[in-house]
Amino acid sequence: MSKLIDKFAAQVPGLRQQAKDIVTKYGAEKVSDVTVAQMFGGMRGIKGLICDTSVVTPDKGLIVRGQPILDLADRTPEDIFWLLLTGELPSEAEAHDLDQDFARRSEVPDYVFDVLRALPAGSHPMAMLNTCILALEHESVFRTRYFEGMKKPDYWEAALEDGLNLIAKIPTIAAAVYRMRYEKGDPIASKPELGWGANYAQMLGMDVDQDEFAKFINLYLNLHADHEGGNVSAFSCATVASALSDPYYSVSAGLNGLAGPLHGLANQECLRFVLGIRDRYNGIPTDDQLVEYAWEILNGGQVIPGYGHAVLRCPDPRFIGFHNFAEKYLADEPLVTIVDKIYRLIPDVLREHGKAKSPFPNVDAITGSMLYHYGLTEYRYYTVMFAVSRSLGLISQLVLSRAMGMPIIRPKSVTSDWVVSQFEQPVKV
Ligand code: CMX
Repeated sequence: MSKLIDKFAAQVPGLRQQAKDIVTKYGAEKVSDVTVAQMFGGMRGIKGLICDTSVVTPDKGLIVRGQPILDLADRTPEDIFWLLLTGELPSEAEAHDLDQDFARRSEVPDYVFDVLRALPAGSHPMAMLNTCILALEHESVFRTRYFEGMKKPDYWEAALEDGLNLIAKIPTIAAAVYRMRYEKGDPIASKPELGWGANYAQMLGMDVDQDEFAKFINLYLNLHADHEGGNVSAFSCATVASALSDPYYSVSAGLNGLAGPLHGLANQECLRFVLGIRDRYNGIPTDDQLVEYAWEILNGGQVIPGYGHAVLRCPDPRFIGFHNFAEKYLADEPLVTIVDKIYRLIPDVLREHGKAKSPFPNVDAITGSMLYHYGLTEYRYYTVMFAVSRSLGLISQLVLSRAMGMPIIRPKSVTSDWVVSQFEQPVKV
């Protein structure tokens, strides 16, 4: 058994008891009212979910287990996974043990590569990744044990087993997707001894300074890992997992949601936006040109990609984390200069436009330009990198839910006519 499994196993009785105690003590208390506008507005702001891995506050952004994400920027993604699951950062020995555990689990069965080869050329990289995750479902310990009669208190253990296997394998699959989809040559052999993030970086095979690129990929994987429980990918994953579909099905469901342009796919749109500006103005635009361009987009009924957020009302600290990295390593990159200018000028344009509740950048406003700098110019691939990272959050959330004994998610829906009938007097005849 790995140290992480031991550590989490010791926490499980407490987690279960805490959930029970909260319901016993406060079960009848009210935490949220629901308006009709919220029902027709994507349930924004309704408090109806429990997620202990992280919270996103409007004024501070992402806080992982009580720690602001920027305080964790120099950690490895493995540390973040440990923190998400257990609420504590690992000791050096624990982190080393987790790395070794991931290394032991990292080999990807050949049939997954056969599946990749069988997909049509031109498939979207997210469809390729997700198809492989579903193919890997063949390995599910959770499904096998469930049908052998596994008891509810043991669900978490099988879910974590699948989760660790999936996390260990996903960088190799994601790197193979990149190399096969964009004809970069054969997949590069895994070197798990480098660590989870640095190994992914080397398997992508970019012709760049590997140390710096590995630092960047670690930061990328670390900052995208989790964003509380109500975003499309987390909520979809949690819902599917609550039906006791195994972690492969559940993570795949979450990642299918991540593939939407208003969620994870936004990062590819952001890069297209920045490149569009560069191409139109043959380089870095003047302030006036940039403002004029933004108004053209808005007046054409489109959104400014990378700006606005359903929860945040401040610059996304993850954007700031990448911005800090770019200042240190990418100061001469023209795309980053354009990103900077957008950051300086666009919030005022959005304020004047008056629609977006947040005029500030979210994480996607900068990442594409940085990847482009490192030669990763195939922007349709970007969401796959997001997915590799987000697997950490999705899996921690679903394992915690099984450990706490959470039931199937099943909110009540009503019809539009029912809503009207609640507020309109019947016509008297
Ligand atoms: N540019 C222009 N208009 C914007 C805008 C932007 N960046 N952000 C929001 N708006 C508009 C919305 O489209 C909406 O208009 P309608 O009323 O005509 O539909 C109005 O402002 C109010 O929207 P909101 O309440 O501020 O934002 P939502 O919670 O509905 O949506 C988000 C949030 C992120 C989908 C939205 O801000 C957006 O589309 N941004 C651009 C895409 C993007 O960057 N997505 C990445 C999000 C990060 C992630 O989840 O991964």
